[in-house]
Formats: sequence, C-alpha cells, structure tokens
Amino acid sequence: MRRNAKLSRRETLIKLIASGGALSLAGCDFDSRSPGVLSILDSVEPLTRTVQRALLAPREALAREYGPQDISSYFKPNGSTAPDDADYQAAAAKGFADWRLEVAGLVENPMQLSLADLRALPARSQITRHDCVEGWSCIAQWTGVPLSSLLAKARLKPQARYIALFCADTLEETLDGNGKYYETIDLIDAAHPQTILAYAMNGAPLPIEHGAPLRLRVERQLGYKMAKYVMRIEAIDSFEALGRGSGGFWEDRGYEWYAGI
Ligand SMILES: Nc1nc2c(c(=O)[nH]1)N[C@H]1C(S)=C(S)[C@@H](COP(=O)(O)O)O[C@H]1N2
Ligand SMILES: [Mo]
Repeated sequence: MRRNAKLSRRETLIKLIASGGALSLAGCDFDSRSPGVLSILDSVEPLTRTVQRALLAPREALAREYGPQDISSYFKPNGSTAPDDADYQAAAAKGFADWRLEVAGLVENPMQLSLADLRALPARSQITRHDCVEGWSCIAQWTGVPLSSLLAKARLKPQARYIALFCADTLEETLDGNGKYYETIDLIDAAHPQTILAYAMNGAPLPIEHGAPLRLRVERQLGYKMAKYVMRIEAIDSFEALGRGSGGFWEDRGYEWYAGI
C-alpha cells in the first residue's frame, strides 16, 4: 500500500511535469518505471509529497468509513497489550475510576478530565480500517471525543504547533531503552473531524489490549501514530526535546513522522 502510494505520487508529479511543470525531463518518455525518471523523482520526493498534499489528497479529506457488517471479527492487538507500569495497573484495577486525562502545555486552560467527563462530551463514532505498517489491516468501530473539541475547551496558545500524546507503557524496555511510548501530530490532524480520543471500541469500553482507557484515532495515518494508553496530551511548539527528537516512539527508530495512507 505504501509502495503504491509512492508510485502514484511519482506518477502524479510526472503528469504535472508533463503538463508544463518547472522541471525539465527532456528526452524522457515519462515512464515512471524508467530508471532515469526514478532517480530524478527520488531527489524531488519531498516536493511530490507537498504537491500531493496540497493539490490532490487534501489532508482534510475523510478516511473511508465502513458499515457494521465490515467490522473484523478479530482485531489484532499490537505493540503493548498489557502495560505493566505500576500506576497503570493500579488505575486499571479500579476500572480507571480515578484516572484523569491531563491536557497541558501551550494551552490557556489546562484540564483534567475523568472518563465520565469525557463520556459526557459530544461523541463521534466511526467504522474505519486500521492499517499497521507491518502489513495487516482490521476494521472496527471507534467512539470518542473529537480532539478538536477538547482543544477548543483548552484554548491553544498561538505558539502551539503540535499535539503530543504521552502513554503509560514502556515498550522501549522490550527494545533499547526505558522511555514511554509517545506520539505527536500536527494541528491539521488534530483538527481533522475523524481524529478522536476513543474510549469505546465496537460499542464496548476500550479493552486493555487496544489501549484502555483512552487511545488516539488519527484515521489518515498508519497504526503506530494511534497512541494507546494515553495519559496526558500537551500542546507543544516543537517535538525536538521529546524522546530522541523525531516525534514518536517508532519515528525515533526510523519510521516516517507523517505516516499518511
Ligand atoms: N502506547 C502505545 N500505543 C501504540 C502502540 C504501542 O505499543 N503502545 N503500538 C502502535 C501500533 S504499531 C499499532 S499497529 C497500534 C495497534 O493497535 P491495536 O493494539 O488496537 O491493534 O497501536 C499503536 N499505538
Ligand atoms: Mo503498527
């Protein structure tokens, strides 16, 4: 899927170039599979991305939504599925009754919200397909609070550029460190109508393996962006100081920060 997306971006750029764009590919047959074109296009890949985002697949576009009959009978849990962090386990043992989502950082109105507070806010439900970078997909219904409405209540300061989500699990301990899972998204995705903090899956409270009590759904991107076990969100102006500086747990290990699908 990623490969096709890349090819189609290339083909798109080729069409733009063919229709009189700035780059000269004189003597070229505009076959995207010809090595000459590929090497030129590799060097302008950031441009193709920008062009595609700006003109052809506006990031505000909705991800496809499915019907109830499409919901996967089994949804593969992935990454952390049972955080062993002591605070998390204590919260889970109480059914997250004392858990609070902290909304902090570059906001005028920092907040602490219980699950009941979140459930009392206007909700959105959506049946979407989750695509993991590993190559599998599953469909489920997610219900939660649009991130945009929380941010409207928190009132972003003008310097805010990204939303960081801090999680309870130390997946790093299984790999190469001891930091907690985290993610960042920009304000375009934060404002997207399908970007929600989900507390329910297929009509039931979010199971622990899928991120209880709260997980992000950011439907135009790959699964690793969809932080589970979210404890705190912060409005920030840069993610350089977080983790290893690339904007997320998997990004710090080489995956793309913008994992568009
Ligand atoms: N906190 C946290 N969030 C996470 C992960 C994780 O290990 N920890 N794994 C990510 C990856 S790679 C995927 S594919 C999805 C998996 O979500 P699921 O367990 O509901 O399938 O969660 C993402 N969010
Ligand atoms: Mo994933």
